[in-house]
Amino acid sequence: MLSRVKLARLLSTELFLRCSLGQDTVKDIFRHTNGGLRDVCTSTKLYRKAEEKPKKREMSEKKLTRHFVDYCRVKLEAGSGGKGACCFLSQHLKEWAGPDGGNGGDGGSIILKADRFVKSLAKVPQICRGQNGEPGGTKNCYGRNGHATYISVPLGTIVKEQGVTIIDLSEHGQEYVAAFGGLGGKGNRFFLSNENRAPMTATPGMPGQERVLHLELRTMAHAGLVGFPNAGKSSLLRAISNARPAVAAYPFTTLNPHVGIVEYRDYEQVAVADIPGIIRGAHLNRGLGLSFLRHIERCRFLLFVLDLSVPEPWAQFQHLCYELDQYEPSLSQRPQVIVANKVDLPEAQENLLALKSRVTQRIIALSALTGQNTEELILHLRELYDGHLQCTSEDKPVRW
Ligand SMILES: Nc1nc2c(ncn2[C@@H]2O[C@H](COP(=O)(O)OP(=O)(O)OP(=O)(O)O)[C@@H](O)[C@H]2O)c(=O)[nH]1
Ligand SMILES: [Mg+2]
Repeated sequence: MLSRVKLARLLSTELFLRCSLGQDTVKDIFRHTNGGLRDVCTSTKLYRKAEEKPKKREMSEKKLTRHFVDYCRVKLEAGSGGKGACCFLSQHLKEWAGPDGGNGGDGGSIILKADRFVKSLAKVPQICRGQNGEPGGTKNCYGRNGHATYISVPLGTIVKEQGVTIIDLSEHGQEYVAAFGGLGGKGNRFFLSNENRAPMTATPGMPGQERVLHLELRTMAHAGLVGFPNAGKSSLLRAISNARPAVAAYPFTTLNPHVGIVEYRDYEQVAVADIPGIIRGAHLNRGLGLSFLRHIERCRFLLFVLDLSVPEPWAQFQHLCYELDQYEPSLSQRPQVIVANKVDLPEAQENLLALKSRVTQRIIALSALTGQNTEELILHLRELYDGHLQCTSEDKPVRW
């Protein structure tokens, strides 16, 4: 056993040697010293292990499409109650000791629970059955209740039944009892009375509730990037946040919404969602259709990303507003800013001047590729966010 003083002295010696001789040499020296110092050096080993850990590979967009499910139909069948028992007690010297059938246990309910670590509805089963209650037993033993079955859903899940919204699960840990378990049956002991000393009645358990629910995921973000395919939405999200959506020179690279977090010095976080590209006629299901617009329904402000390399970029803006109006009329009225992207290209300057003369909205010209002027967008995002917090002071900001 090492005394505390001796241990402290050895530790300080090791630290000094580490600084002057280097890690490996010191490790070798201390391997041969008495006193079990190797145990003291475990933090170095752990640090090494963490360093050698292979980097997590990014999932391709195609693979992600299989994993990302934002709509599902689920059939719920809660557990049935256990049946009550019908039996009589017979003891030594007391043959007719009375009824002793216990009650059955209650069936398990099915509960939907919002979990911020769950990102899609992919793991929600098509049919979910709750646990049944156990039947009652002799000697007045009650059956065990069925356990509640939890289904974890991502934040922002909307629960609908026959087209009617029932609940919006938007807070971490929020629960909704989607199907109640059936009550357990009564054993014949329950029916014992002065009038009936030997009841033969025992009731079966009630069946659990059955429901068919539709779950819809609406991504929760403060700002939504809306634009034509190839406008540079994903490049922009990569430039302003740590999110890594795929970027390529062909249309419809992004097939799923991605959320990136813009962090500020005061630790405030603004979430920005990259929505798959929208084209003219999307409301008629052209391109990827408008189903992805459900993800910007919750966005408080919109960033229209326009491509300055195409002639007449303002036409893109008009088409986008029209498509948004077709989906939900109030959507295009939200606080918005136009992000004129690809300002680094030679033809961009001329198109930018023409765009400025044609639209009244604020325009932020930048290049997502070179990072030119992205600070202006980040600062403006913060202004929009602060304005939103002031308007809805009772609303708690969502934290990621
Ligand atoms: N020169 C230049 N090219 C850019 C800029 N931003 C994006 N690009 C290029 O434009 C192409 C499309 O970029 P993406 O970010 O994939 O565009 P997107 O809007 O996400 O496209 P979809 O996902 O298909 O809707 C890529 O080849 C990018 O390198 C920019 O500021 N300047
Ligand atoms: Mg994209």
